[in-house]
Order: sequence, then structure tokens, then C-alpha cells
Amino acid sequence: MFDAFTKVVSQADARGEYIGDDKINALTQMVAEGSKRIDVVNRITSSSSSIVASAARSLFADQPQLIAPGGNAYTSRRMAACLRDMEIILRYVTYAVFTGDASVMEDRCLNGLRETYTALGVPGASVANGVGKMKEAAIAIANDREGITQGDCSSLMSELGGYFDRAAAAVG
Ligand code: PEB
Repeated sequence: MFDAFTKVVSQADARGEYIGDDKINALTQMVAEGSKRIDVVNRITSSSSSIVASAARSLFADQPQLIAPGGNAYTSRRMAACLRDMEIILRYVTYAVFTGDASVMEDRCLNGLRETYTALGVPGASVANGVGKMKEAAIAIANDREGITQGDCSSLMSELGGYFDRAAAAVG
């Protein structure tokens, strides 16, 4: 499990090099803008239930076969497992934003997830769809400019979106 700093150290060490200026500049920038990152994590965390619920509602509206008899989210046990999976994925996305590195999410959540879903008969493409819907909901909340100091959050938002994209690509 890396964060943005340990990743740079590990890569430099693998080459037996000092940490390059470009890496130092990028990390300095990340520290200087760190409060934005923490705000994003806080916003997503405090709205996690509504992000999951609205994404799930929209997924089941698009793909009603999932909740019809025989569907993979049919029965409240499977519905609960489905909502729980979306919640787990969202939680790992917050960890990735917090650390500025996807490795915690890759190692502890996404690694082997496709195989798990195949074995369980869970449709990975539908999960990917749900993750895409959480991405939209999370960005809308994280990027809401109301009531905050105005600043440029575009690169942070594209980083955030990238973590959702990785999660979707891992199962879709
Ligand atoms: C991954 N998901 C399920 C299981 C596991 C995971 C290991 C089997 C065990 C169980 O039921 O608890 N667990 C989950 C995860 C981590 C983990 C991400 C990461 C650390 O430990 N069904 C649908 C939707 C989708 C869905 C498309 C979006 O129709 C999910 C939600 N996952 C789903 C369902 C099950 C499941 C299990 C329905 C239950 C499947 C079954 O028992 O038949």
C-alpha cells in the first residue's frame, strides 16, 4: 500500500536515484493544496449513503432485470450485498483520494474482484455502471462551489474521476 510520497520513494529507490525535482514539485503542490483534498474526502464521506442510494436507484431504473425474480440483486439479501459492494468501492475511492494513490484500492478492493463476480454470477458490467453513477454523484457533491472559498479543483476532480474509472474498468 502506497501513498503519493511512498510511491515516489519506491520508484526512486528502484532506480537507485535521488528524488527528482519534478517529483518534489508535484508533491509540494499536492501539500499546498492538501486542504482541498481533505475537503473532498469529507464531503464524499458525509454523503456516502446518499451517493450509494442514488446510484443504486438509477442503476435499477436502467436495468430493472437486476431486481426482477432471477435477477442478481433480487431478494433483499442480494440487494443488501449489492448496496454493500457499492459502499465498499466508494470507501476505497475515498482512501485513494486521501492518499493520492490508487494502490490501496487496487490491492485491497479491486484485485480479484472480477474473478469473484464471475464466480458468483454477479454481472460485472452492471457493477461498472453503478460505479459510473457513483462517480457522477460524488463529483457533483465534491465539486459543488456553493458556500466555499472559490478555487481551481479541476485536477483534483479529474483525479477523483480517475479512481472511479479504474474501479469500473476492473469489473466491467
Ligand atoms: C465483493 N461481493 C459479493 C461477495 C463478495 C463481494 C466477496 C460474496 C460474499 C458475500 O455475499 O458477502 N466483498 C465485496 C467487495 C469486497 C469484499 C467489493 C472488497 C474488499 O470483500 N449484484 C447486482 C449488482 C451488484 C451486485 C449489479 C452493484 O445485481 C452485487 C451491485 N455482490 C452483489 C451481489 C452479491 C454480491 C456478493 C448481489 C451476492 C451474490 C449471491 O450471493 O448470489
